[in-house]
Amino acid sequence: MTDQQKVYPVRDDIAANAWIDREKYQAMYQQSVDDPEGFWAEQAKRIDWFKAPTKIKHTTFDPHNVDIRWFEDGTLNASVSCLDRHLEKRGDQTAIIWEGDDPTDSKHVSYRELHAKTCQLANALKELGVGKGDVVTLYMPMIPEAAVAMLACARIGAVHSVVFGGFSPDALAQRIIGADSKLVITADESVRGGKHVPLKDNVDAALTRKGTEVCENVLVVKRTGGEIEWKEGRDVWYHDLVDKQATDCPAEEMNAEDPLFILYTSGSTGAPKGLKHTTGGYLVYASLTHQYIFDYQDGEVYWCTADVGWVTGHSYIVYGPLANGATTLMFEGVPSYPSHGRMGEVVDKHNVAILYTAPTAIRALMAHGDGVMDSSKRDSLRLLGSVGEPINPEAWEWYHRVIGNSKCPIVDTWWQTETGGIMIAPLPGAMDLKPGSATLPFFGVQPALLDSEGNELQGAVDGNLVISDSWPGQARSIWGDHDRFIQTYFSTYKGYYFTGDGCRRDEDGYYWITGRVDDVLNVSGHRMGTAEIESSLVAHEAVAEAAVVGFPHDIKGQGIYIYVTLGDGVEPTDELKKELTQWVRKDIGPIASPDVIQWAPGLPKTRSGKIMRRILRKIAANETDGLGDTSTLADPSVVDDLIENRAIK
Ligand code: 6R9
Repeated sequence: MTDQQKVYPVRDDIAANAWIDREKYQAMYQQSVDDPEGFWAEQAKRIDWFKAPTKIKHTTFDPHNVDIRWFEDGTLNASVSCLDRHLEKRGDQTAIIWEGDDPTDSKHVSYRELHAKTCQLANALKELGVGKGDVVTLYMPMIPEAAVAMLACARIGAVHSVVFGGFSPDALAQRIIGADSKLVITADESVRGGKHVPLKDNVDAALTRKGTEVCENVLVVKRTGGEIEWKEGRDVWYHDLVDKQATDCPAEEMNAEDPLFILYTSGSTGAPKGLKHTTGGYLVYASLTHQYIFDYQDGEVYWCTADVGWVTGHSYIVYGPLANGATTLMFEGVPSYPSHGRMGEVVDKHNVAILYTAPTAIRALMAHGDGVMDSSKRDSLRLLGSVGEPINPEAWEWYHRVIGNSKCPIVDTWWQTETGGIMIAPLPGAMDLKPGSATLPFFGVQPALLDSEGNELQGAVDGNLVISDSWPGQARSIWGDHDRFIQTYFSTYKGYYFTGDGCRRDEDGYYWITGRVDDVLNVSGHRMGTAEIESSLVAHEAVAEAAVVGFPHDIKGQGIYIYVTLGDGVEPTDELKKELTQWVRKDIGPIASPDVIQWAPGLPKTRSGKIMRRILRKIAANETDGLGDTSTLADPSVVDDLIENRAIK
């Protein structure tokens, strides 16, 4: 409790220059909730429109009829706001600094070059028959072409669906099929930590799966020149097709509510959901939050270490920064290569002012001691950011003291794939910081805490975090399944958007996210549905039943703990544990790698057959003294066996 009460007041040097100070925050926040129409009409002017919107907000969370529209009569093209409009003033300014996996490899791409490359790819996409409304899947390394591909899709009105390069061929196939995607853009290989990952091979494997026939072409960036298979008629080299195209391409006039992208994310049940984000509201929201929360000042180098495969990469490597004319750094590698000092070295090399990373990365560095940052000075840093999971106060303090040399505010930003942009976070010139708290809501965001019956709780209290009214960055639907969208987010608490997170509000009104309250794990900041891992396991012939829970992990935040009941006559061997581990890695991807597998002769179930995960979570966390009520179990003796044979002693 004591460290939670520590307060870091707004720094004078930051407040002196910040976009938003305390008074301004109060006034703007008040207006944003009292008069959302007026507030957002004004904010919409920050991006370029073909036709400016006159209808601002048309939203309802009524579960019978969830309907979310912002700026619905406006027309625009996202790539124009991110590129064309900067050409006159900052055509020669660097838009993207690319830092390769190899520390001797980097390059600068100016706004003019980025515009030209985007137009070339846009023309190439047209030549491949891709047009407005078609879905293009990107399965790419962290190279400038990934941003170019997103913007090129936007330019012609195609919808991009970025799939994280660490996902398996099956996971990729599932997403190609789900989005009915006719083109995949990939690279021969990606490079991370000195190792090559066979992206093109994975695409080849994915496209052998039934249902992927919708995909007609694969456009391949040559990143390493590594050996790959080639399918004539289907595969096209990026450089062959793109380099010869004209460097201008008219931008398609899109409605504000036309889809900009789909992004898949895990939920508590079933297959991953493809969240649908639209154009106008998303861009206004990504750009506004980027400017104010990171207090971005013209000319600064800004570095978000996320992968473009996650929403953080969409909003805060590509769309937000580029809409704001920022210089955004894109890093191909990993923080631990060639040594653990790499992050600081990249900061020094490129004069990074703002660094936005994840608690898991901070904890991994912290484990090596303060000396891990000795190879860099990091004097250029002015502001730090955190995202992906709750940051424990200890990691917050270390981030502040060691990485930030005790002089940079930390903006702990709470948000989700579904929210499109940051929802709860400090504005560095306006809010005192408390390590571990995401502090206060951004403009237009109205959080509330509910008890399990759906009553709104007041004051300092713990509850389920919901949002009471729409904001422009909100996802509009689940691709192809609006009912599931309503079911997942709007049916638990009528009239509210349910986040799936638990949260505490303190006496100052500060929000402290406590983690998921549903069956979603957060492993190193990556969302994993327990249901997805379980269904992968039960597809293995040796497995009769499986239950997956999270457990506290020093670096990952949460680790994956698996209870497996084997089929009759199957021997529980260490070999089989290895095989199941490989199975899940292959099926979903390395991020779903089990940390612990425990053989479970039986699983604790209610009499109606529901697995009691609450008990399994306690056993995994070694909190077996407080198991709570086990009287509703069909067979309480299975619990004793599980405790006795706990896999981590
Ligand atoms: C942006 C992103 C969303 C879930 C979210 C929550 C957790 C993210 C957080 C945080 C506490 C923060 N989360 N940021 N928890 N403090 N600053 O991560 O999106 O991948 O969809 O994950 O991540 O549990 O519900 P996504």
